[in-house]
Amino acid sequence: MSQEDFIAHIIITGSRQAGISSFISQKAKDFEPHDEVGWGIDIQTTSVNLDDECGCTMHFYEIAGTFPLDSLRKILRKKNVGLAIMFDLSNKVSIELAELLYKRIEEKLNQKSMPSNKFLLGSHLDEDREVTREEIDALITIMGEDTHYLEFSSKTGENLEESLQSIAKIITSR
Ligand SMILES: Nc1nc2c(ncn2[C@@H]2O[C@H](COP(=O)(O)OP(=O)(O)OP(=O)(O)O)[C@@H](O)[C@H]2O)c(=O)[nH]1
Ligand SMILES: [Mg+2]
Repeated sequence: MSQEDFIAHIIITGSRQAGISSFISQKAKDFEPHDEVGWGIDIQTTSVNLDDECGCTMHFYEIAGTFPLDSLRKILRKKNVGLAIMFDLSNKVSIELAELLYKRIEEKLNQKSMPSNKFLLGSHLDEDREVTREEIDALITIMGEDTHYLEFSSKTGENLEESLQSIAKIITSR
């Protein structure tokens, strides 16, 4: 069995400077060029072990201010897709922006094409916390109670690998 056993596709966005690049690139082994998706989406690939025997290649599709709908629809048609929204736990404004971003995505995609695997990611766990549990719970309510909430630090590595692994396991149903 090899790292290629499972593939997960994660559409990811977040407030500016939330820490998306740091989160993905800490473990990234390769940055492979992909030409299937097209303009407007930054794609990065990393891999993670699911258990002793098999691994998962994780393709992250980062969308910024604009939502290239045609490209998004192509990703949504794939097997094993998730949507992740990231905010910075040490910055109150960050979670407000995350909420706005989520609502914009929900508005653009209709409910039916929304990925069923949703993740809310809190970065900067190593810093003083400004965002309260109530604010996080409020966003989870908006995103849906089945949203998976994970927090980590890309600086110290606390819960970082575990978070990547949880995302991969949930998406691939392992
Ligand atoms: N202390 C701390 N700093 C972090 C963490 N994650 C990211 N940073 C820092 O936060 C800043 C932004 O991180 P990036 O990974 O570039 O964030 P981004 O979301 O990709 O940012 P943009 O693409 O520029 O919007 C950088 O200075 C990182 O070093 C973290 O978990 N803890
Ligand atoms: Mg970035």
